[in-house]
Amino acid sequence: MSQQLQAKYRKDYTSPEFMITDIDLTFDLLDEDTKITAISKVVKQGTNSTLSLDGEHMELLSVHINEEQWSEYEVTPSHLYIHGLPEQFELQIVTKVNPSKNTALEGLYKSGGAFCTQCEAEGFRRITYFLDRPDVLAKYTTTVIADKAENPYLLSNGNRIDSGELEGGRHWVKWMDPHPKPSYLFAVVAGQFDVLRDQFVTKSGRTVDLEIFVDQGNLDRAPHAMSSLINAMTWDEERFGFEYDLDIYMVVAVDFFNMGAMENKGLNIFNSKYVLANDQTATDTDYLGIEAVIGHEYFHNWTGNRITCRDWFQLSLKEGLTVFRDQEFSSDLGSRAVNRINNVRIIRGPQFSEDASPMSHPIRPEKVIEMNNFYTLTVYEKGSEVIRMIHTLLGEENFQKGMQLYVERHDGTAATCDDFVVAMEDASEVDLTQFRLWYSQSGTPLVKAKTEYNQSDNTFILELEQTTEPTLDQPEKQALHIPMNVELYSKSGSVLPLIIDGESIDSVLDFKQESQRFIFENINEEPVISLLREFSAPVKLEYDYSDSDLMFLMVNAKNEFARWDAGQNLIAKYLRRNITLYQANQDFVLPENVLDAFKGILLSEVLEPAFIAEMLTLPSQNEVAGWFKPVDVDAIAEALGFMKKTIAAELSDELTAMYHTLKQENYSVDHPSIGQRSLRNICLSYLATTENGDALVVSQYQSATNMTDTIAAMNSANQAQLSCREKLMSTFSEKWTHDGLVMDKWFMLQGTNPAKDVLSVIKETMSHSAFSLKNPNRTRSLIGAFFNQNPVNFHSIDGSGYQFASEILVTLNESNPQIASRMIDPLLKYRQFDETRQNLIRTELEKLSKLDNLAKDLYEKIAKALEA
Ligand code: B3K
Ligand code: ZN
Repeated sequence: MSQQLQAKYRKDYTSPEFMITDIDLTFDLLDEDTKITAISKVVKQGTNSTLSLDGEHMELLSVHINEEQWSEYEVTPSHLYIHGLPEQFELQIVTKVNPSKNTALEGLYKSGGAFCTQCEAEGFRRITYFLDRPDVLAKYTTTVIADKAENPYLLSNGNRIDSGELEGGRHWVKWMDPHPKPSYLFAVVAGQFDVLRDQFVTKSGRTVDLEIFVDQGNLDRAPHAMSSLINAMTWDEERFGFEYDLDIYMVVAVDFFNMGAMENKGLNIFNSKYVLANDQTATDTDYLGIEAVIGHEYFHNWTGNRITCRDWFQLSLKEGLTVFRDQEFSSDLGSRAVNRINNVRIIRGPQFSEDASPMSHPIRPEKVIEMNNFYTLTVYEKGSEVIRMIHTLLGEENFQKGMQLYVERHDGTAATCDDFVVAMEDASEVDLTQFRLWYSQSGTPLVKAKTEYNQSDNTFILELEQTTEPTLDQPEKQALHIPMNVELYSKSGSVLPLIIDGESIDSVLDFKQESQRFIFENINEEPVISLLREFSAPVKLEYDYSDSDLMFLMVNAKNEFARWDAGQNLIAKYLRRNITLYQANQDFVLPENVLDAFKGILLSEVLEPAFIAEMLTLPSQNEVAGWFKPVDVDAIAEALGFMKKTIAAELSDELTAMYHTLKQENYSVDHPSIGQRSLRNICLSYLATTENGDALVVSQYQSATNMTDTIAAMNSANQAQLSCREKLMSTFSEKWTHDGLVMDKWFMLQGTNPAKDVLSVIKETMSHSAFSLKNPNRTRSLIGAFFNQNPVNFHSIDGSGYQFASEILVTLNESNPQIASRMIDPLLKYRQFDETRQNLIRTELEKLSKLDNLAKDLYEKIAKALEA
């Protein structure tokens, strides 16, 4: 490694030595040299008379204290130290930045023609020198000045309080945000947009203006985001009692954005992918994604903005909680079971994989070099599971009491994860002492279950054992408090009451020791057990289910999630068996009765189509990879392919009939219609592997009236490698070349193409006129798809995939370190593979580690991977 970078530790937190209570900012916007004047009120808190401010990637023009030019300061590449300061003073700092050259998309940059900012986690320090930490809350007043013709809209946080014209075609607008906030929630936008306007009347009767800003010509793609926003505002009042607190709420869609969206106070900035949708350009998945992300950013207003984080180690305080809230929002509006299934897929697939990687960390990390590296599935999704477990342990009523108490105590402040847990405990009187370990322990617990039925005394014994494998960051592990939701069924399918020590108990068991026995009484026949219902804890479960028990649960379990989970378990059993058979050069197997179980689901007249679609979806290649060490990518792909083709061949009549029955006359975005399309398109993906596949796919492509059906046809053609693939791809790209967001779908199909020669095609595709490595969405859809969703080719034993990855990372390390750092993840997990692949990947990581200008984002991850 060419550098050693300073890590920060959670245990080292100290409160700030100075406070900045107010800041008045003026942005004089120009493409190449924007001048920023910041006038702050600063109050000394401790005894230190040197103020050390964060700042990087900018030019310092001047420093004044109480209006006097100040010369007692030093500037380094990361700080400004100002010496000899009084107790209280006004600080004026003038800086200069170059938004056009800012390809890192952090701080102030240009996205297409518009100026915009991204300050979380530590981007404000690229705008001015500041105490850029979340526990410094200040009131912001912001004046934005720019050319009026090019930038008719000048936006910032809070309410618009004044405006005016200047010479030379420039104009200005002044904004004031009455709510003190940390610098990461600051935002400025200037540009030319079309605006969709609406209003929302809050429960106490205040009218809020809602404005969605999109690139000119895109107004017809904004209504879904607007209705999602209104739904989110309504839902947050109804379920949590939270009301919006400014007169205006703005959302701006930009094309160049490192992540999904940003919850800046009153002025959300969004990746256009999560705003723009109409039936011709967006799929059902896109529509649902917009609803979830619009909701998520809105919900941050209370969980994140009104109550923020004391330090970045507490990130899950706002993110885990807000993900929990957005998941509940989507579940209350749509199908709870389908939402739960999709969230659990993320945990069992990529989150478990992250937990098993060198980047393994607790939801509240202990040590960080680059904070942007910790916006992870662990902090977000596992963080949300931790909140969900609290919800399970307390129940909705006590959980809501806990939320109210949390807000009462901490509104307007920067809080910690522990503050949240204490509020939950105090409001409910549930003891969460041991539960707190979920915040500090990394890795995925493995729960092994055994059962035994004793006819002699009518007892059923459940024995649970938990272990957590050591992780790179933490060799020692302790027993966690695991809420284990179980149900017992009689042979006739009725739910048996749970009685322990003569007392009735509810279905959630408190599993707290390394091993624990639960003896259920009055069980008069051997029952079937449903374990970890609703995925009541983010753990791996091992229990030796028989095929017949799983088939029983697929039909009889009282809750849909448990039925789906039984189906997944059954599929998993045969996947594992077939992978072993493949490795031993033997024939694959899939018994008739297993196929019949899935046929029964497909033909069910009571289940919702959306749910049937989930039941028929095989686990992803990546999820299956997580079950093995070493991972055999080829064997997994072959076994999955066999399962798909066998189900398709054996159920082809039923799949065909269902496919035709579900044809819709009109497209509408409501949950039942989305469910029908999803089942129909699952049927198509199976049928694509049969004799009629090509004809069926071509006919769907030609008759599709919406993007969901178009992409489903192309996806089936791609996965089944149908001969129509090339023709469909070229027709599509001719039609959509001008539209980057739509082309992302096409790039993704190129990236995931299972064809053997795909790498050369991907390299060619990089010179497609719609592609640019400078745009994160394009990069993720073509290159990211290849790295993450094309395992057989990416992990090709000739090492070509890894070499390509390394070339791309060298470029991205320079232009956009955050994106580089996202893209490197699959390489970090090299120890899961055979020795040849391990060595090939290691070689590339070592090469990267020697880069002269290695950004700290990549440095932190590579160092961990090589140390592992
Ligand atoms: N809080 C932002 C994410 C910021 C990521 C910084 N690298 C969006 C969100 O989680 O809502
Ligand atoms: Zn968030």
